[in-house]
Amino acid sequence: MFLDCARNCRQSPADVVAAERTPSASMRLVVLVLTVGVLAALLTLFIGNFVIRTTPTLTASPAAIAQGNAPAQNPFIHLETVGSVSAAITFPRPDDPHPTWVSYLPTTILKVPANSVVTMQIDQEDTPSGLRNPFWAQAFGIVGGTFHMSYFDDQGNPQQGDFSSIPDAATAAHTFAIPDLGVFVPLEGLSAAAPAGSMNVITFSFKTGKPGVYHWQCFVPCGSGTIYGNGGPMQTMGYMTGFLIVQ
Ligand SMILES: [Cu+2]
Repeated sequence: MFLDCARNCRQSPADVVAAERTPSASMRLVVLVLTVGVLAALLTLFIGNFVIRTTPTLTASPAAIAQGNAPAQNPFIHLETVGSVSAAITFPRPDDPHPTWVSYLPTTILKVPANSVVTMQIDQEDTPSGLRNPFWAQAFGIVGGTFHMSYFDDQGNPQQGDFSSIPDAATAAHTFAIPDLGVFVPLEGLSAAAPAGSMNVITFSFKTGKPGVYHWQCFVPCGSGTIYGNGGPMQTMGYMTGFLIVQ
């Protein structure tokens, strides 16, 4: 015979405690809604920062600076290299998702005309990281074989000159290299004695040749905090790697 338990069964104390601990349906609904909301926010962030976020393009402009003693009349690209994006002087990038990363600024996608001589200026503000391959302390593929550099010596005094290499591969901060065009320029790290807010300014020119899209990158393993320094900014468009669009 079937007994009505509501009237005939007695709940044990353990059953009462378990019943009180079981969340109500409304509480579970709240948790579900909050969880879905958090997941939706994370998905939006992922799409916005990773999928949709694009690296802007910098088109070469007419030259505005002198190259050595002669005014440069070539298409001109002006970049900056920094130890952390948040410390930029020339091209601040305040909304950058990686403010502590080393970077080229303002961007690493560069557009230049074909069959022309392009002049570049790089404001180099980072301290040395050092090249693993000393051979890369030598400049290659630039007009005249030399780059012009203003810098600070070991005493913090401003100096300048034309160079075909940097004297010590261990003092490189970054490199500007377009392997497919044979262009390779080591960028001297800022002297520890340089006044605060200083920069080494490096200018050089190279020939572009036929239209195409050429990968360029830094060859100093400068992604500190990543495996062998080759992760993070070294692998991310807009930081230490980019494209030269020749058209
Ligand atoms: Cu670098």
